[in-house]
Amino acid sequence: MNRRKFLAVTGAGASLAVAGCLGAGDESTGAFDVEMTIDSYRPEELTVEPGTTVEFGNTSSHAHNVAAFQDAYPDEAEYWSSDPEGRIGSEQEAIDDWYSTDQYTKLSTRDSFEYTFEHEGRYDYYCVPHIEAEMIGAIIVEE
Ligand SMILES: [Cu+2]
Repeated sequence: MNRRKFLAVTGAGASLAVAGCLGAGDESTGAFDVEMTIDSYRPEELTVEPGTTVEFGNTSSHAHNVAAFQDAYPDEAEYWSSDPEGRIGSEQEAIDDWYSTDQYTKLSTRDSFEYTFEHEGRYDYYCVPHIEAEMIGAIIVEE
């Protein structure tokens, strides 16, 4: 993965993330594998075996999305996002999508999407409108 870029993008807002973790009403309900709270993914890191389908669900009142950091996934894997039809092919397209009228990646309250992680490695992702609040997560795929 492109570690330097990942750190550059996420370096800003670390103190905000700590505060957010302690917020009331931020508990996982267990309805999805990864839940989107008002400003975070729960759990922030999830480890699964290759071939596992992970369901992401928005249990908050805010709209979110899931966008992979560019190249922050195994070489064998492709760009992925919360567009269920896979029309988003890069991080820039995911950003452009959010600020367009399409919003293919948008997950409103109670929306969910599934993605199957086939290849071993680490997949870092974030929420385009909430990157400033450090709404980031990672799926770790290993045997
Ligand atoms: Cu968000």
